[in-house]
Amino acid sequence: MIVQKCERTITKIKNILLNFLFENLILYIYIFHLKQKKNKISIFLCSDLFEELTPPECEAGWELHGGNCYYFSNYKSSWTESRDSCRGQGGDLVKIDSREEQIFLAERLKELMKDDDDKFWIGLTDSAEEGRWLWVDGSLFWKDQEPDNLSKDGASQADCGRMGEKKGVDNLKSWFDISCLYLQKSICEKGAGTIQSSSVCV
Ligand SMILES: [Ca+2]
Ligand SMILES: [Ca+2]
Repeated sequence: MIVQKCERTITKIKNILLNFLFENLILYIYIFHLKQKKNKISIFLCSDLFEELTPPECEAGWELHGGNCYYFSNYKSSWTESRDSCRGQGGDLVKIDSREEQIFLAERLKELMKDDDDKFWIGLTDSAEEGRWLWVDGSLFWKDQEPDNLSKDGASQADCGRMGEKKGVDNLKSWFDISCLYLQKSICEKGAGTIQSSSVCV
């Protein structure tokens, strides 16, 4: 009789333990799923947050415009030296890709130029092949007016593009070709960077 009682008690305890383990297993699975969901939500929120926190920005001395950074150098040097300087800073002489970019630059130059001869080098040259004007990235530019190869240096000498009309009223006609050896100020351009955040977002 006592033995039977003991067996029943042991069976009861076994059942209680099994139930306990089963409930814990369910709980464990539930927690595992919750953690996975939390990770997914964190990644989503963080990527969203990073997009909010990382607007394009430029280094000190560079101006941000349209996703690019521009450096208006006051140092006067030849076209080649100016280009080397831009490249040394991770950019290149400016390439004007749009009417909007042209107007932005022309307006800034009006403010920066001391007089009408105080122009700035841009990344345009026909030094590789006379009359074939190329941007510094190798893309072709040609327009009937400027650069016209009719500067005082003569066509074969007027191989580099400079920009700026201190008093000009037409921002779209402010490129001029001249000998690359002239000492001019220059405009560098490079893509804007983003803020490097050190915050942990997991
Ligand atoms: Ca550009
Ligand atoms: Ca030329």
